[in-house]
Amino acid sequence: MNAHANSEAASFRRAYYDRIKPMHLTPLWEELHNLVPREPASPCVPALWRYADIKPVLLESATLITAEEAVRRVLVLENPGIPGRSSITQSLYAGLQLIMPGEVAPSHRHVQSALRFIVDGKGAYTTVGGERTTMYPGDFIITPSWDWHDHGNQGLQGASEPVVWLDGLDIPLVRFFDAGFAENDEAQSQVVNRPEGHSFARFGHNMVPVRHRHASATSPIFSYPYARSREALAALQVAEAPDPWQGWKLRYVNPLTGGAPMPTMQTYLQLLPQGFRGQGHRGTDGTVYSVVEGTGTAVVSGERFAFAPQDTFVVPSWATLRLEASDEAVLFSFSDRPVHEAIGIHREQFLDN
Ligand code: 1HN
Repeated sequence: MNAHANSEAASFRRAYYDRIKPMHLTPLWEELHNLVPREPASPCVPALWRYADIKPVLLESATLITAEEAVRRVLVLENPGIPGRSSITQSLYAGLQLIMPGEVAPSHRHVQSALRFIVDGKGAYTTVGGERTTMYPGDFIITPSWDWHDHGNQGLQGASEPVVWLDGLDIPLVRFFDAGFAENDEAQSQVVNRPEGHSFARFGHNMVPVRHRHASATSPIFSYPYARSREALAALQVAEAPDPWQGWKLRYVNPLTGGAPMPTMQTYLQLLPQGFRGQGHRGTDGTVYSVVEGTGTAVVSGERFAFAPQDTFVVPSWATLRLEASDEAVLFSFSDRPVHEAIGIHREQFLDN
């Protein structure tokens, strides 16, 4: 076909598209390659948020609004590739939440599942389903779908400090399904009707009460203390060689199933030895990392992100990640992998270099 015939065909097509548009019809052949890409082509980009940059503005937010007024005083970590959507990946939400001494964040519940990873300060608590847990840096805490939850900061033995944690929620996923429900509690703070440590005593020691009947999709442990997880990594470090891609990496489990602690989010803790130069790997599950200890570099699709303790970074779906550690480093991470696995689409690759 010559150029004239080509442009004539294109204008006939355009006229046709315009004519069928009011009928709410669109031609698949114009979109097919975008709808079914050869491989994932996420609009999300890799990004790193330095805690040293964020802490001052997060603390400043406390001069503008109370936790009670805000309901949850959070700065949302928005993926620069998809601004305006309160999302760090297409399916996940992340934010840094601040609670000042003496403040409360009122009780509510929603179908979105939430995780907290404590980044800074100690002595705040969260109450989930009538049980309270005190937060310490590095603790991984769960709020199951539709459980009442409120937070507060009473301090420890008279000492109190601002407390900051990373929130991870499946908000974009629930929004995608248009399946969100939420309600506020009658009281600011729930009545605490069980002693602290009750659920950990029942489920946190590789033992389960004999007559427990498993009903929930979420782990019955709602706080996985850092001291315990870190101890496990330290023991692995002296007992076995690190994985060339990920160092010593453990996934948190629901003790009743061996599966992910939440139906939509899997969480991990990994230790990288000093001087580690990891090989590249990639997965379809976009992943959010929180740095607990040490410094190093995350090389994401060739772009270098220097990290330090308390920083957060995101690795989009199918982007290659290489981890380097200057000194011994510990990273917490979470992704939507359980959803990929549930629908049989998860893929990952471990590269030779
Ligand atoms: C929420 O309930 C919390 O409970 C944190 O701390 C962040 C973001 C959107 C919707 C609900 C919390 C949230 C949230």
